[in-house]
Amino acid sequence: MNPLLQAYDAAADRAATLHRPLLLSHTKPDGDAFGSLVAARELLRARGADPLAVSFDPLPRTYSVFARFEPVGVLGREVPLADLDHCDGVIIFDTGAWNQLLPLETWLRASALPRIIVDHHVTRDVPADALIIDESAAATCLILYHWAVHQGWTLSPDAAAAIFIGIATDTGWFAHSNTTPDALDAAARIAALGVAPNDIYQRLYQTDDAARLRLRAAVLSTIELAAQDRLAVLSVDQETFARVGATLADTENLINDPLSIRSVVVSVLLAEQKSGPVRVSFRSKAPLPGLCDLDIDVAAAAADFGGGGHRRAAGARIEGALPEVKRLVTAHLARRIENAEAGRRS
Ligand SMILES: [Mn+2]
Repeated sequence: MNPLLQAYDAAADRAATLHRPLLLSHTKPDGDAFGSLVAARELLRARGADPLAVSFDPLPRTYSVFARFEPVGVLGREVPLADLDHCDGVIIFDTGAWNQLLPLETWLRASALPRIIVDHHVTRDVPADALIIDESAAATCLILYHWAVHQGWTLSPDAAAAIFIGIATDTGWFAHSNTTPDALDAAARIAALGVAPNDIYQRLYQTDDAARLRLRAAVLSTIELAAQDRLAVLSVDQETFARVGATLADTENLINDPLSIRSVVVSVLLAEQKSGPVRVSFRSKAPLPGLCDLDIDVAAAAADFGGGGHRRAAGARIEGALPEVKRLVTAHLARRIENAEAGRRS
C-alpha cells in the first residue's frame, strides 16, 4: 500500500481517539496555516470532536479573507494557556520545527498528549506519534484535502474555501514552481464544490489599504543588486514601518517583486523587528532553459543561518543590526550564486 495512504489511515485512527484536539500551526501564520486550522476544525467537528484551533499571532490584515470564518483564537488573548489543559491531543499543521512553535515549545516538550503532524516542509525536528508528511505537496491544505478525500470525509463549504485559500496562497495564486497538476486538480474540484476563485482572489488581493501600497513603494526603493544582478536584496526598517503606518505582516509577498527582473535568480527581504532578530526571507527562481540557468536551494542558505523552509522559499531569523545582517546575508548568497555559476561552467 502507498505509504502516504497508510499515514492517512494511521493519523485518522489517532485523530478519531481525540475528543478535544488542540490544533496548532506556525508563528507568523500564512494562508496555508490559517487555512489548515479552519479546515481541520471543520473536518474534525463533523466527526463529532470539539477541536480547539489556536493561533500564536492575530490574523494579519493581509489575510482578512479569513474574517468570514469563525475566528481562530489567539493564544494568551482569547485562549488562555489554562484552556489547553482540557485538550487530549495535539495536531500541528504546516510545520514540524520547534523554532516555529516557540510560544508553546516548553508546553509541548513537557506534554504527554498524543501528537500528530501534517506538513509539507523538509525541515522537521518535532517528534510525533503520527505523521502525514508530503514534501511534494504544494500546501498543507492540499495534504488535508487528500486526507479528507481518502477518509471519505465531506468538505463543508467553509472547509472547502479554507483549503482553496491555503493552496492558492502557497502557490502564489497558481504561479510558483510548486503549482503541480495535483494542486490545480484539487483547486478545480474545490471550485466545482461551489468555491468561486474570483471571490477568493478579490478578498485576498484587492482589499489592501493605502499603507500597504506605500510600504511596497518604500521597500522596492531599497533594492540592491549583487552577484552580476542575479541577487536582489530588499530591506525595511522600523522607521519605514512607522512612517507609512504598516507592520511586519504587510511585507507579505513583497519579496516576489524583484523576481520580475529577468537577471535575478534569488530575492532576499530583510525586515527589522521592534526587538529581537532580523526576519529574513529568501526566494529563488526555478531553472528554465534560456531564462534561468541556476538552481539555488534557498532552504540550504536559510539553514546556514539557523532557518529553513523549501528549496525555492525559505526564511531565517538572524541576530544583529539590520545593516550588518544585510551585509552578511548578501555576501553569503552572492557566494552561493557564484559557486553555482562556477559549477555550471565546469
Ligand atoms: Mn504551507
